[in-house]
Amino acid sequence: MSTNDPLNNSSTSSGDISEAISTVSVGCDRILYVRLPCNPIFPIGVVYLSDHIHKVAPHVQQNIFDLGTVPPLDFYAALDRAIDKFQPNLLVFSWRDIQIYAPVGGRGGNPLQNAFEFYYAKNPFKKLRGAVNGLRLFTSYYTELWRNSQLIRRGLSRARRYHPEARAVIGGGAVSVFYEQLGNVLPKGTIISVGEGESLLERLVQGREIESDRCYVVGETKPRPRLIHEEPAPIEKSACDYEYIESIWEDFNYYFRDRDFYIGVQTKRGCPHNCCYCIYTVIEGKQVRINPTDEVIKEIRQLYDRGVRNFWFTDAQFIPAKKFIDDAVELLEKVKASGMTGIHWAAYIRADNLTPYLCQLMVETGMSYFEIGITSGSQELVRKMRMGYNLKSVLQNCRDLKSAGFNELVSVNYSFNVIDETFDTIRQTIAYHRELEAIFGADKVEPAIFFIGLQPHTHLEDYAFKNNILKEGYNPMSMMPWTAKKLLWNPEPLGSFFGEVCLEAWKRDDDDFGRTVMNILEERLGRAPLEEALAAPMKELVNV
Ligand code: B12
Ligand code: SF4
Repeated sequence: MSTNDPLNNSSTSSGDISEAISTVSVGCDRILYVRLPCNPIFPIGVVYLSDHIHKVAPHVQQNIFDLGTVPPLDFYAALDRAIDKFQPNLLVFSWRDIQIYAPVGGRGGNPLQNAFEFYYAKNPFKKLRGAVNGLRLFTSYYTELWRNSQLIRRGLSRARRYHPEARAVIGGGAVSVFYEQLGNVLPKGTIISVGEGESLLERLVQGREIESDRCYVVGETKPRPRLIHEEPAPIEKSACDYEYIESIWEDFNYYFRDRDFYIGVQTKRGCPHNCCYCIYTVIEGKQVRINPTDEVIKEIRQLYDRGVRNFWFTDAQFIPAKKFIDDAVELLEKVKASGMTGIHWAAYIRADNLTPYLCQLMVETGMSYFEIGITSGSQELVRKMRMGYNLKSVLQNCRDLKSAGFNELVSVNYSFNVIDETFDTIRQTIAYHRELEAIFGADKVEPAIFFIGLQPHTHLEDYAFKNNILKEGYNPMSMMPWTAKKLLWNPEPLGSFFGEVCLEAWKRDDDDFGRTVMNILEERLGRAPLEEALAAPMKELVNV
């Protein structure tokens, strides 16, 4: 870890606002949920948490306040107003995302392009442009982190005007990924939660001990080793009560006014797979827990009756494995039978777990977007990345989907250069991609070129340690150029080659980046026969 890293600044670590309370002796009965600033994505996490608490402790007063709907200049004042009005004794902060490496325009422009221009451009002007834009991104990243920690501090001290014993608890996707590092930037006494928050909040409102939950308290306890690998509490989810949610959330209509939003509905939690770069399977656990389909339908119905037509099934995987195909069929049959028409839905779907009947149901119930997350078109690499995909079945299932009448856009995620990529495996990926184009039509298949972005607690992180790419104790939240370059995960010997190809693609046509990258790769390297892409030699698996 670098000593120059703003996140490693211990002066921010113990800025306790006032005496922290180490044990929870009295239950909290006034909860304000504060969704920290975020692009406007429906805050399904706090909606589910407040619904759960209402069901197990109906006497608790709750309120939702979403900074995702507030203009940045008003963040602090709006938070003050929300606290003065509600006077909570428990502040539940939900932090959705931190990492913004993306192939598309992120909050600070196109971070991938900036980084590649800075790291790989030969033209000094381009390199300078990359550096300047990268600096802007760097500044906005650290400013966001600092601002969120200030919002938490300020919120807590304001709430303590009304309730000196008030506490702050923080959770959400970003916190689950970076729970160890966030302890350095949050006030002493803040409870940091990993994964699902239902059981922790239940304990807090009941005044029970929290040590056994997936959490720790800043300045008082340390995160247990392998905390993130602990299984979540087995909670059976029932339909969210949107009448109640409407009554505790003043801006409830914000996401319904504009009909473009995809509103989150969860149908299951957990993923049994082991893909080497993925942390979902540790955040949500490997045990798949299906929400009863009647309850899911009841939830969708309430949203439908409020005018919602676009739904995102927020599961880590909508069909995590073959044995869950029946559950997906049952749910979609019920959607079809419900008479709700004009629905569009999307989800992360493993394209190897489909049947012709399921494909038909998907089309009939309005699946409007399909993302194939194969990462590589080379079966050998897919196996090495521990993804458990059979690329041949993916092709067959795509043919079934097309025959069932699917005619929407298909996004195919490729992350080059993860493990053991060679020119041969790139040629195989091109062959595979061209076959997908032959099935759906070239204009319908959009290659999304990602670089994987290393995340903590993954097999890929272990691989980086074992191969001396990263050292134990590195800071996964660091945006310092030397660390960010490693976390962006485009290692040599092929790193510079991909850098150069991507730069050329942005130059040629940055509006069609993915397709241009594929074309340049094919021009330079050619294409393997499809059979070669689908056949994986049974070599020893890479030691990840
Ligand atoms: C579905 C999903 C999406 C969908 C969302 C669709 C929608 N309309 O809702 C889409 C595809 C749009 C998406 C996009 C992105 N996503 Co996303 N997404 C997810 C995913 C798979 C599930 C999130 C979800 O809704 N879960 C269901 C709800 C109920 O859970 P939840 O909100 O997490 O809340 C639970 C817990 O977190 C917890 N909790 C939440 N708040 C609090 C607060 C307290 C105090 C407590 C105790 C607990 C708690 O309890 C809740 C209930 O159990 C997660 C990975 C995962 N498996 O969690 C990534 C994840 C949230 N996404 C992530 C990211 C980075 C993004 C992007 C920024 C990617 C990018 N670079 O472009 C974009 C954002 C786009 C934008 N416009 O800004 C990261 C965030 C962490 C990080 N690395 O910074 C995650 C964790 C994936 C990862 N490992 O990297 N995403
Ligand atoms: S199948 Fe998807 S969610 Fe599951 S481990 Fe692999 S990448 Fe992660």
